[in-house]
Amino acid sequence: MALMEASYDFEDHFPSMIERLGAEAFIGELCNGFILLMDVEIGLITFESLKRNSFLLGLHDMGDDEFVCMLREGDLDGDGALSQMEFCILMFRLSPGLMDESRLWMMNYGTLPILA
Ligand SMILES: [Ca+2]
Repeated sequence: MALMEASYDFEDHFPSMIERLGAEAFIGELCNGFILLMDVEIGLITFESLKRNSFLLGLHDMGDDEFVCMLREGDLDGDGALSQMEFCILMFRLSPGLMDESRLWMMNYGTLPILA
């Protein structure tokens, strides 16, 4: 499954990032990642913004099909773009080892922080 292959680097990254940053700071980093990848005009991640900005996050090895796959997997409301919440949920889903922890955070914090 292409998405799981594409997510391999994320799986390696996240647990060590959480250890280093702590859970709350890690969620902040995810939000920063969203801001880096989004189209600033509309505040959403689109295929074009993902392609344009992905090198900022060291994702320059990703191909068009992987971007399409990521958008399709993460787009929960079907508008063809990723909102901040959709992006954070996708990042957690791409890192299976984090799912249990993220469920605990959801219980502790109720929800992920939203951009003001
Ligand atoms: Ca969406």
